Amino acid sequence: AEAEGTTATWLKKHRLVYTAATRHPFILSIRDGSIDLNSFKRWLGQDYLFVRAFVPFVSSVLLKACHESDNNSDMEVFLSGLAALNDEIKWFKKESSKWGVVLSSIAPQKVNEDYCRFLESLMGPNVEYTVAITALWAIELVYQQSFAHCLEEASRTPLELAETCQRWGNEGFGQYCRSLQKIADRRLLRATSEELKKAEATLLRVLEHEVEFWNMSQG
Ligand code: HMH
Repeated sequence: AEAEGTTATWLKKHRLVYTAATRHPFILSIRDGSIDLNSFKRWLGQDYLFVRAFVPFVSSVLLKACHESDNNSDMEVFLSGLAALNDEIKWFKKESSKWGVVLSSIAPQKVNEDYCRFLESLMGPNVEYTVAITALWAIELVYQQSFAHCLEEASRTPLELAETCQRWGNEGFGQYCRSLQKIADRRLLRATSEELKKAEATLLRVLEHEVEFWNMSQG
């Protein structure tokens, strides 16, 4: 068996906040079918704005990979992530019109603005590739774990929300998250203790922002 990576060790160490982010009441309410559809619509509009801010962040990680990576296949992983985001933005437009959510008239809530500002703080050239890839992995993992939970056999997810859960809960997205995790672990293995500290703190900040984002969506 492979030795456990740094990321797996950190998820165990911080499992309370990790569980808070991936088993949030908002997600549990999708899974048991009790979700308030106004909460879902709020989430949809706010997440569209988040994803728009997420694109330049993923681009910044790709740029760092081109400059700093010790493995030239990293770039292809981020490029596929950007291609998926292109599809995702189209999906948000289609899905929001289905629910009567007018994207052009949505203002970001403070929690969303704070999260987007945090992403911006990770985009500068002063932020190490290792720290940035740790954040990217954690951001994607929370959605993958949360929505995959809503697709499990015992779940009672409403049919009209199944497509949303599939978007992040599908096997291909799970594979993408494992690719991100492998890159993060490879970098963390060679990181200085200073970088390790920053990456772990960044992981915690991501998990906290994700909990706040679900809280905001739930209203
Ligand atoms: C808030 N976190 C949030 N939105 C997303 N779409 C993702 C993570 C995954 O892309």
